[in-house]
Amino acid sequence: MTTLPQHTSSGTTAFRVNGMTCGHCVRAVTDEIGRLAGVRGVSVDLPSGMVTVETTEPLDPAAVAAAVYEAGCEPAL
Ligand SMILES: [Cu+2]
Repeated sequence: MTTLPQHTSSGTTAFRVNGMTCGHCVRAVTDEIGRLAGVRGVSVDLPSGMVTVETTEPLDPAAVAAAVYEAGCEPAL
């Protein structure tokens, strides 16, 4: 099982994603996570692999992980 940071309130959540190698990966991850309920914004730093998600409601870590996998990448801590 993949573990993502726990978050119980709205705000900003950051986590690392492995497997992003180019702008296409960044766009795929951004699009997939951006579809999740409560997501207001997604920003990706490709060099560090860090993804920052702005939310208006608590995120479901499992849904985030699924979105990252859907984009062809792998969430990591
Ligand atoms: Cu790529």
